[in-house]
Amino acid sequence: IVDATVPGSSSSNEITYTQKRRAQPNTGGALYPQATDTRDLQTGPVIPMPVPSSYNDIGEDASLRDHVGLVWYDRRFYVPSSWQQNKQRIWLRFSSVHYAAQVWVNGKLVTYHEMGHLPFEVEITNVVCEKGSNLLTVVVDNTLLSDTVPQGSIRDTFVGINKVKQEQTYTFDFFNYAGIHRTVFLYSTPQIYIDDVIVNTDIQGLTGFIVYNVTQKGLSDGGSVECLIQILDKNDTQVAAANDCAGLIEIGNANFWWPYLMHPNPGYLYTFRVSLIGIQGETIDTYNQKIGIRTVTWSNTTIFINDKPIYLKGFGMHEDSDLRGKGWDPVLWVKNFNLIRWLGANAFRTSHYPYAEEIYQLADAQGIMIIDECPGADTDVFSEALLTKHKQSLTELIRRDKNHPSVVMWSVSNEPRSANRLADAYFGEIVRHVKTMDLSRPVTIAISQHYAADRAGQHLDVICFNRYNGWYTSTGSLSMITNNVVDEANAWHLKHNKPIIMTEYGADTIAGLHLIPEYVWAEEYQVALMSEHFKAFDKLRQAGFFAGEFIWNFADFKTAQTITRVGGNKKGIFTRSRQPKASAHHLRARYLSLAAAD
Ligand code: GCB
Repeated sequence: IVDATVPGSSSSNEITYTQKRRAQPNTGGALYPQATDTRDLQTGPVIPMPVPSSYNDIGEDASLRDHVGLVWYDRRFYVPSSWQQNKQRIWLRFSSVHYAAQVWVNGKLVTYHEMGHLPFEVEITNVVCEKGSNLLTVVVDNTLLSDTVPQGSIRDTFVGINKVKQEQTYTFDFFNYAGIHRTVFLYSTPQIYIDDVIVNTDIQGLTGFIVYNVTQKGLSDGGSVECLIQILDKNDTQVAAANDCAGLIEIGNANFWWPYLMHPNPGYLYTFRVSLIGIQGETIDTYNQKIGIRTVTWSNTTIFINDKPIYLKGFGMHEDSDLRGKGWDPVLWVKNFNLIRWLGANAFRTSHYPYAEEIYQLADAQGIMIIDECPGADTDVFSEALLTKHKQSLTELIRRDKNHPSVVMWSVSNEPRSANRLADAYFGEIVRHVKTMDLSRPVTIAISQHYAADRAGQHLDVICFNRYNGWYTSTGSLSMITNNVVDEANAWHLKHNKPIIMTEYGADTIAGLHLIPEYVWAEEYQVALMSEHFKAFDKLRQAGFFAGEFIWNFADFKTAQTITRVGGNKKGIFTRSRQPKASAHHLRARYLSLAAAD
């Protein structure tokens, strides 16, 4: 299911892992002062480790699951000789390494990257050998500190006289899985290569417009190349073409990209094919980018896709599964998407971090809308260092996801401490930063602070709020839910005059636990709590400014160990192995009836 435009991949074989040392927290960003020689890295006990996967749940030992600090991955690889004969550039691309990675090839440090949920790449042409094998070593650090994205802290606990054990703590509610989480690609490009493609689309009547910009790298001074742009429809038939590297292409009678259940043919994608053409007319490099022609606009009450009002029906999700942790797993995600459509949902939020790119490709093709989220500022320390890294993560997120028609909104944070007086300037700056990169999508935050105290909402286009009526507040009591939800949504709209979405509500539920009258943790309670929310949502839809509902969560998921979690967070409407609780059937009935009415 990966749109594989690269000639080779190093993702599937066994690699080895060596645990040697702990990270040194608080070393001012220099987390790896000790890693200098890869010969040293091949010594010591090793265990086989699959990629992509989290390493935490592979073993039987809590020390691997709860490990804090560095791990080393090693593997040898060969470079196809044709790449070197054809003077190709050779690259490594990591789709995600959590949290920080230092990459060595044949004993040379080639790159360093932070932010576990975003990709990075590096050219390694000059460090690989032509004939023998090459040694790739990736040092992975899962340490989260006050200025990492997301934040955490390290504390020392005494496990005996003078023996100190480091423990990672964090306030977010999902397990800090670590490792090489997504696919690793070894690939080649020509010397002059396509660096980026930026596509925006517009619609007038039946006509679609594609505004694009292609950038290339590697051209020597005085050299020149031209671009050939071809637009292909679903059957690979060319429907338009152009000869400029930047411009506007018009498609008459276009097939627009529509959300699931809003159109008989949702998720229509064209191929935007760009070729770099040399002075002798030769093709130098080609790239195929899937695009959807659609618009996202918003007023003070409503979000529109292609000028039609849209009501988002979905859930918060997680990249999480048994054994693999946060490792990219095509089986899991094809199943997830089948369940999303079975439910009649049309949207989800990538709570609380960017997901694997393949997931967005599935959403593009199936017409599922995404609120694309980046972690940040779940802390009262609104430091310059955090602001810089938070902005950097948004830069990388938008650079990665800008062309996905499925992405209809940016969420720049989940539940920040937005009542803090520093939150005003902080989020003002974050939103300004996003707007310098993309004006075509609304910006939001999933807010949990009280509407009267919050200082972030003023900077947003859409207000999302999370609230656990009947669970964390008034536990076990259902009667106040409907009024509370209606009152709070009204208050947010009154304060900001913007569209309002409820991005979290729910109840932990042990699958198979049945209790009547309904009682917390039982399937009956989750269903009853949902019904009270549905009444509120129906009232709010009449009020005209309510733009969506997202239950928490799609499936049960693993968290850190606490006495409030039973083997993890159980607010899923599906179990962790994707079997429905009663709530899944209840949600399905609602989402399908809403779709029929829309
Ligand atoms: C929240 C968080 C989410 C948690 C959820 C819960 O407010 O945004 O990450 O998992 O509550 O279940 O407590």
